[in-house]
Amino acid sequence: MTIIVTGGAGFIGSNFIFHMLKAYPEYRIVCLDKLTYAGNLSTLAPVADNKNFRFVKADICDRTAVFKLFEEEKPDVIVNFAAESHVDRSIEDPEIFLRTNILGTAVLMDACRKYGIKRYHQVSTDEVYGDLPLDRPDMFFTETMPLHTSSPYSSSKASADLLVLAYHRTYGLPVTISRCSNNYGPYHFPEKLIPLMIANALNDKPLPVYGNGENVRDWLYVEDHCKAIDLIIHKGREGEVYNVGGHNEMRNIDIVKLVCKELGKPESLITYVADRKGHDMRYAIDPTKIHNELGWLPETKFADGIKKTVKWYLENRAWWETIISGEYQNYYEKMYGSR
Ligand code: NAD
Ligand code: TDX
Repeated sequence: MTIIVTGGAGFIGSNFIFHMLKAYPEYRIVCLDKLTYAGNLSTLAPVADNKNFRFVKADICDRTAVFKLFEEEKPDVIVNFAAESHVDRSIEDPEIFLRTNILGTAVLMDACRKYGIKRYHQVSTDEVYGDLPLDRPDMFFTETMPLHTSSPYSSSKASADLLVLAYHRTYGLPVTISRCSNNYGPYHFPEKLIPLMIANALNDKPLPVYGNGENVRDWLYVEDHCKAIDLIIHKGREGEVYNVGGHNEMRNIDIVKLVCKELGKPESLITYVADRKGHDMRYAIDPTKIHNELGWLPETKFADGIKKTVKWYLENRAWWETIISGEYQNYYEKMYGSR
């Protein structure tokens, strides 16, 4: 079995590659990644010498490069993680989100149509459902809910989902889609909430909480997401969408306070800053379908996962310090300088 994993030099894709090479030593895993600011080849160093692993630097929008790779590798399965993934960046500059997240998805699926494939899996997000009100804790995202997006990022992901379902109906492409809640864990890029707070706290810098900090996210340890995708590509039904989440809703402010506690840093570092435009209030996944059909359940409790994550950032300072000492500083100044 040969699997092309796009976006495998990023946060979830790299964790997925580690999981698959360990769980299926006989599979060939080919990572296709453009190495944008979010992609980091050093992340894949632990598997670089694995004879069943190949890295190819290419843009998923580059039809020639993608088709060439399909000709060379004749993949059985594609798992598409490649995306522009940060909501705040999409608010600043939507265009690249439309290009990579929508056009790139179409190019990959066109290659699947031409060369044949057993499964095309699209890694989507719970953000395609929009948000839920804070005063309705009885409401959860189910797969049948209408798409109702808030940001250019989530709109681009929802557009891609619609295209994936259209390729299934129109061309009979064997597709699946997973819509997961917020992930956390090793190799999470430090522009995102949890690693940003860890890095800032360790440097005794202010911890910028948007708005009043009461927005709720549903956090899942990255390995649990990877195991869910593993199950879906092997056992999921073609043409189906599977929500992935572990009923672990937390307010942003409580996450930040927990990070302070784990690192022994004072809560006085917390600074309330201007809210994100169009900021979604609450995400909450109903994972009943993937549990009933595929037997998936999250294995890592948040209390353990956050400890493991903090430990990883403490033990792998070089990984994130290299990132935040480069171009990231301009980004940080632009996004937080006058917030
Ligand atoms: P990330 O930003 O950490 O990594 C994205 C990777 O894609 C990088 O390695 C980057 O170089 C690569 N990439 C970007 N544009 C590309 C292009 N045009 N061609 C080839 N490669 C390109 O993202 P992540 O957090 O790992 O998210 C991965 C996927 O999971 C995304 O599709 C995202 O929408 C989805 N998702 C993320 C979360 C989350 O909490 N992070 C939750 C649900 C779904
Ligand atoms: O500095 C910050 N301060 C802050 O209060 C940052 C970076 C974020 N926040 C808030 C905004 C959100 O309510 O924390 C929450 C989480 O923010 P992000 O880490 O940017 O994640 P989110 O916007 O929820 O989106 C994430 O989950 C769904 C991923 O980035 C997406 O790729 C995924 O689809």
